[in-house]
Amino acid sequence: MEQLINQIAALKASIEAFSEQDAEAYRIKFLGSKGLVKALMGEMKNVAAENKKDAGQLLNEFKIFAEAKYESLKATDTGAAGQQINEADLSLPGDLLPLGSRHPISLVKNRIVSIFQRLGFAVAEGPEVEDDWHNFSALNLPENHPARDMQDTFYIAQNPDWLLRTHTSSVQVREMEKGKLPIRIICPGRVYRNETISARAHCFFHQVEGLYIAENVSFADLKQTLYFFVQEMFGKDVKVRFRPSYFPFTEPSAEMDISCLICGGDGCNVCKHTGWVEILGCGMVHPNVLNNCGIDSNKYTGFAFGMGIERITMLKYQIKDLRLFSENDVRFLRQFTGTI
Ligand code: 2NL
Repeated sequence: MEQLINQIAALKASIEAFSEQDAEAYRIKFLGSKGLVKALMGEMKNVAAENKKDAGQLLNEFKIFAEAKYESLKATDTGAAGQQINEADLSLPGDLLPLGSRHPISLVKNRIVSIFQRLGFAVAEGPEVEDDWHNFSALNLPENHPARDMQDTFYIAQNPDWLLRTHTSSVQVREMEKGKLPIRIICPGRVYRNETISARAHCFFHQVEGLYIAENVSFADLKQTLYFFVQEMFGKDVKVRFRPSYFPFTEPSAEMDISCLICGGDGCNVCKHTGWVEILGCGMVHPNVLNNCGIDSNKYTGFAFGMGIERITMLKYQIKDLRLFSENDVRFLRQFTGTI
């Protein structure tokens, strides 16, 4: 113990005598893994058992003393490590990072969703890998319908009953099967079709479908809902028109056009000189679809609609090539910085 006290005193004197202003040299000599303070700590093992507690306390206090000298050297050191700390101007602002931006598909999807939420629609989501029932059969798509063809649909190799959903109607089927009425939902999501990629087609794209089922839902409700949507999305001056159409899952069915945003109806390339552009398909839910999903078609009626988000986005931002949406070229994406 006495020997240890002498060693501490000697080292303390040597620390006090250290007169260089080099904090790093001090650290290496005294505090480093091969330093003198560390070596002194190793002396603990030579101390008799009854003195270990006192020796430990002495060594600890000494270590704090040795480290305090290092801190004060760092603060006044004019070389190497010390210099960086002293000369950094801590009042300077940080470097600005460039702002990212949301993808235009997300921006438009969020706008569509929020417009329908204000009308009381809730968002529903479901799996992208579906079975034949939820994607086709429940929706009144006959066994021999061309949409079921391998040419148009991606089937999962391991199981011919599984496929990548071709529309988000499959999510609506799942909601109807839950049996909780009324239903008022929109289903945004990615869908897949076996298409050759070009400026106008892609093997995946994004959809928002809507479904409202209750007692006494009419075609007038459908028209008013979609008219509200168009006015909120494209502005109050935009006109709409409905054309009769055909879908296996709705009867009657219609397609909705809006007056061309580019030429205001005068005729241009975008509207192919008709003054109108198609933006969605819709109709009254076919009674077979309601019955397939366990809903009494004598008691309930409903409307449904579906639109492609890419199409709406291309119209809104005058984008001419679908491939831009999936190439992630920053020169394209940066144009949406600051857009909400
Ligand atoms: C289009 C047309 C449409 C629907 C989707 C639907 C869903 C259920 C029942 C009945 Cl669960 N219909 N969806 C109805 C009409 C048209 O989409 O051109 N989409 C891009």
